[in-house]
Amino acid sequence: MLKTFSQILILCALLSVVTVVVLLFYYNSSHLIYLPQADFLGNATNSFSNIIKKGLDKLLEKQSYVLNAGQQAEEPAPMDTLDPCPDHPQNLIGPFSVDFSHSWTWNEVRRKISTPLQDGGRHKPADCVSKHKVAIIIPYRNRHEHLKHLLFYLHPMLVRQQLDYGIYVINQDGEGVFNRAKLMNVGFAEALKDYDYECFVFSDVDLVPMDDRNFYRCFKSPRHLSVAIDKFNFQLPYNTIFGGVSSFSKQQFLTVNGYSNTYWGWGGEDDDMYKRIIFHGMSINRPEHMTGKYKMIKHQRDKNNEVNPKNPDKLFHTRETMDKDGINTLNYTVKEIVKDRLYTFINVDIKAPKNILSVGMLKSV
Ligand SMILES: *[C@@H]1O[C@H](CO)[C@@H](O)[C@H](O)[C@H]1NC(C)=O
Ligand SMILES: *[C@@H]1O[C@H](CO)[C@@H](O)[C@H](O)[C@H]1NC(C)=O
Ligand SMILES: [Mn+2]
Repeated sequence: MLKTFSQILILCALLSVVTVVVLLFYYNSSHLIYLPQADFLGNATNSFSNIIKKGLDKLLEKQSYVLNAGQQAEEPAPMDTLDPCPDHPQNLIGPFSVDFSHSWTWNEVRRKISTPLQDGGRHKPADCVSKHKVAIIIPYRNRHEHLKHLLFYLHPMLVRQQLDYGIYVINQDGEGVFNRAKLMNVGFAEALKDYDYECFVFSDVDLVPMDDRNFYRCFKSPRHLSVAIDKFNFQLPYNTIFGGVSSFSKQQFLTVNGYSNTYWGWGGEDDDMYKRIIFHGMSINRPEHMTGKYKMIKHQRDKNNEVNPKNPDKLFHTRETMDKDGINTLNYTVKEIVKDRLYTFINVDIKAPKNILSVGMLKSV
């Protein structure tokens, strides 16, 4: 009697294990077929969606997204008495050490790195004509320490890379909910008023490159530059990630209609951009893992930049919304432009909602 009972028990246990496995497999594979056409789930918190996401990553890779391509677009030689700069600058040093333990004053930073620079954080090589007119766009609010650390390493690196560049710090005015993506759109529009830029590198203020072979240039497709961040163990957290530092030619950025203006608070705007790129028939490329190393400056979450729980859902609608939410609907007011030796600081009112709860009340701003 007891024996039969335990046999039934074992049978039951076996059956439920099989059921779970079958269910898992079915759920997984049916989503794998469905997802690439449909939508990306954002950052999963449970293992089910993690499995799905990994599957999606694989499929997207299979669709031949050339990740390590890295060839640059040809440009006509400029009409000038100087020769064009070489494709591979001579002064590169490769990997360099990055250290945040010392807190420099602004004057110390200026004294150390500003010698070759022009007002507004501009520079171009003196002895050759750069093939790369690049605007570096930094969405910003209240991160003085980070900006000092970043510029301290970034300026000398960009000089060594022989770019014709300028650094634009796009400051969100006021205390409202932060909007990284909208600030980047503003940076694109404002930098173009300043100079005939052909290439745009969007960079978080807390990501400092560790190798000058990671070119802050544009390529045949949009590029994700921050591929190996110390915080993520120098690994990509997921294959479709596009946050941190990225580059777009002017035409690539216009093709995707820039970033969405509607991702208030933290998260999702970079995933939305990834989808815009794919939905417009482009792919992304990345530098080698060795050269794409970054040190991230540690920090607490900023005030009024909390994770917005509404953002992941918006990713299901990128395809419908992307052509009517972006550069073509950008609306903002410049309050002040300050040209420092190290950067052009643009303070801008982007009509931010007061807090995350009032975000929904602002439709299509
Ligand atoms: C997921 O996490 C990455 C890395 O932290 C971030 O860039 C991205 O915006 C997040 N996506 C969502 C939907 O929260
Ligand atoms: C921009 O925003 C302001 C204030 O919210 C509004 O009055 C104006 O009509 C908007 N302009 C466009 C082009 O949407
Ligand atoms: Mn950060």
